[in-house]
Amino acid sequence: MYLIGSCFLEFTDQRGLYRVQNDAVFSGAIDDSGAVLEVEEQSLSSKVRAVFFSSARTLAVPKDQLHLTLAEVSRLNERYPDRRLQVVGISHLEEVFFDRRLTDYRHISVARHLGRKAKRNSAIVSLTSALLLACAYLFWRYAAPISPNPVLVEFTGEQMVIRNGLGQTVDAPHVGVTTVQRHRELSASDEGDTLFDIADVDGDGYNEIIYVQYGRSLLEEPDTLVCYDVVERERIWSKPMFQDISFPQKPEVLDNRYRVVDLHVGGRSYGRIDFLVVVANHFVFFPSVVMTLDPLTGALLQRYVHVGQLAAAEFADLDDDGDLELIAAGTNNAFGMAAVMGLDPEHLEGHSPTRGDYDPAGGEEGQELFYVLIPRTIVGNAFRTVHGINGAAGMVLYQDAKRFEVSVQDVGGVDSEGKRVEAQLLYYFNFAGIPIAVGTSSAYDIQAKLLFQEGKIPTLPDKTYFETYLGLLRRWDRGSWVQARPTEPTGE
Ligand SMILES: [Ca+2]
Ligand SMILES: [Ca+2]
Repeated sequence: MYLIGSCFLEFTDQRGLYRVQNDAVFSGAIDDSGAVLEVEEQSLSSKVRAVFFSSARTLAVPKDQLHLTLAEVSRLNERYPDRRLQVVGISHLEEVFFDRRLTDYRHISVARHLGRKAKRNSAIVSLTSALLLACAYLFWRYAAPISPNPVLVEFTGEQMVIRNGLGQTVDAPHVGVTTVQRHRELSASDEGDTLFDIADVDGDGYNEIIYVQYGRSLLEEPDTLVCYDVVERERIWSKPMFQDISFPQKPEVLDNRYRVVDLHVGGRSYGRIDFLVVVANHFVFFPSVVMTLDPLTGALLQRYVHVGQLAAAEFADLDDDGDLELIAAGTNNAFGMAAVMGLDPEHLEGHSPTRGDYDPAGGEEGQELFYVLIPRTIVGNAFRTVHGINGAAGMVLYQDAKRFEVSVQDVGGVDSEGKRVEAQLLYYFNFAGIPIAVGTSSAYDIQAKLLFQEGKIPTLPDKTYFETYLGLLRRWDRGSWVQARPTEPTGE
């Protein structure tokens, strides 16, 4: 039998009205007695992932699979600690009605109740298990009315399958096999990135889907951003990722196709939607952009040009005023170093710190909240001949602790014997952009040890080394580079 039916979307018992919460998602099967049965582990796991990266707040799963689900969620939480997904285990349909995370209940006055009863005769059920069953059966049999509000998106075959909170398909527009494959690759990757967002951009109470549509080949068609309206079943707008940016000293940067690496629907404060932030890298060369688009039309609002590719971006309220800022991380090619920056989405004009041939044409300096360059350590420097420059690879945000963590590839490339060598460091910053600590990965420790044994580095990078090293990080301060970490201890 199919999972819990949508006749629970809204129905009445003797005195009240139950409605399934808009942000609750259900997974499970039911048997004839209303017991909730386990689902296949594989399908549960992909469902958990899909829900985790959706806007849903609560996920209901069969009680017997609660532990499995919690384990999956906590694994995802290691990378995305700020994502809070409540998981509820249910063993019987009835529990759905008593759990306010899953359904809400409103008392109906007698007069109103009678009115409703007359109007909604077919939807009235009591809470006896017999009628519950009838309800589930009716749904299963006749696929009762479907809530069109999209909460989940899955890419499969040639379609983008859009589902409501009950997992029912509300629409499945054709997006083509390339787009499906690319989205599936991204969500299966370690970063677990999803290049779509689900939000009600026009305020009509129903979510739109903003996603990247990929052409058969990047050479033929650029990535295109699409805003899709599920109720109207049509694209509200679409925007090919061309960016007209030129570098007079770098005439080879001719082609203006860009690849989206991140997108977020956001606003000045939580729960408000004022803009769509898009981070995109040039499809071959170094430039990248962080831009805001009008979510209603796709029109460009503001654009920040960065002279090096960006790998990650997150919204965070850096100064605790309730408005959201943006943190981005990547590489600055002009300086040949990893870079981390804080940006105000309302002041994205201009370009990043740059020098020499990397000056973009006609741009002004950007207005970063902070901009920090991260040099390589002695380990990375020992590999300099085989690998160009270090670069940030990912970011984890800790809003409550007012910290963020940037992973940087200190070594990443092929050594003189053709072997792949990678070693990451983790940099911890506070929300003022001040570097607080560095942590090493085990791959880094191994490389350090090898280099030390071979006499290629004079010392093993230890606590004392990293204390001194942190003093080498530089921060852009209105026209000059200063030490990113104040010399006086800040009490951190
Ligand atoms: Ca809408
Ligand atoms: Ca703020």
